[in-house]
Amino acid sequence: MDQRTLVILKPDAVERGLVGEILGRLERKGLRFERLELRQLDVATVREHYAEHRDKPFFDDLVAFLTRGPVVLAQVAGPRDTVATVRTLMGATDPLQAAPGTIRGDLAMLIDENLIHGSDSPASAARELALFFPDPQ
Ligand code: D4T
Repeated sequence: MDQRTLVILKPDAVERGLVGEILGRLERKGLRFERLELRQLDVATVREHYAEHRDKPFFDDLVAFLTRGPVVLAQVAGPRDTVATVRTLMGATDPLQAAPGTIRGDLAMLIDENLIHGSDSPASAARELALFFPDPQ
């Protein structure tokens, strides 16, 4: 059965003109975009999205970064372990630790500007998809 996940191309991806490159990698893997939207996020939504990090020292900077310009939101679907497949394509959170061949490993240098978010579990995917795409299709 298909599995769904939420992908966010962060403002650095849009600013650097890497939207096509990153979406192309997901698409060439065989994943499908069921929803795809350029959107300016508001502070409240980003704070809710990253609520697990609210006590971390980088939280305020993270919220400022995610709201400094438009992002690309995608509901991505594919067979079985799509959540994990996207995480594998993304690479490690710190781009300097991310393997070559991954999105972060090939295209980023900074942990606080690491281009892409992907849900980290099926439960997170369900929560995040409901947060960013509350309206039924
Ligand atoms: P996201 O959630 O953006 O897909 O990233 P990860 O799942 O790979 O990593 P995370 O939840 O641990 O971190 C969320 C977000 O915070 C930024 N960050 C993280 C940061 O700016 N400084 C830091 O020290 C850490 C650990 C990067 C991703």
